[in-house]
Amino acid sequence: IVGGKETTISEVPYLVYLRQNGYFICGGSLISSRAVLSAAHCVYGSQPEGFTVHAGASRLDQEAPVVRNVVMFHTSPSYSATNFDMDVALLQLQEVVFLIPGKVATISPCRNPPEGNAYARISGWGVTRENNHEPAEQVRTTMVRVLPGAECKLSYSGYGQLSDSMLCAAVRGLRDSCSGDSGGPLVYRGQVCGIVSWGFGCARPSFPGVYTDVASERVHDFIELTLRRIG
Ligand code: 4AZ
Repeated sequence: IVGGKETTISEVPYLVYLRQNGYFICGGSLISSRAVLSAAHCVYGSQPEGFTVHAGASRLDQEAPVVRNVVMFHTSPSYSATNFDMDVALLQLQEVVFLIPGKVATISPCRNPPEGNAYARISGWGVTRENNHEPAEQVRTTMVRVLPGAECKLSYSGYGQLSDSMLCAAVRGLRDSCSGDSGGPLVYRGQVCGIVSWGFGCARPSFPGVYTDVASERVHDFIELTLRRIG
């Protein structure tokens, strides 16, 4: 998170992080007791063995109160590793997560996209500047502006087409998600409306962060169908 501040998991109890073979890789959102919403690019090309989900922890260097193995990745056949279309994954957990009041909670997927110019919350352990490499030890958060669709498309008009499964958000030049925040939530009115997906650099004035639009029809249908199968 660029341009944010430290927070604690009690402010964002739906936020989890993903490790692969013990190494932090991405964020995610707990959307049911055995399903985590994240980005397809976080798990693409990997097998679930070696992946763990960590809930209830503010810091990467403290032991999380809840750790679960991942047994299955669910991604859309429409996911494109070239243009990040349908960058959404559901991670099926081996055992249920017990909710801990004030630390571990579920959040519902968004049914209607935020209106343009609304402010939404992003959070994660990603780097605090584009040129940093180490994730933040303590979870961070900030509020970003969801761009009207036309402003989003215009920002990336020279870089191929944005798909209808994407939305943009940022405070241009100041606040953005960045490397390591991928898979984490953009939250509006208590629902997860975006998944940190990609962008050109971080907090650059011309290039807002791009998020998977959870309420877009294809993404919403994929999430609902998958949740119905795995609970
Ligand atoms: C990344 O590399 C990444 N500024 C995540 C978010 C953004 C850019 C890059 C958005 O994971």
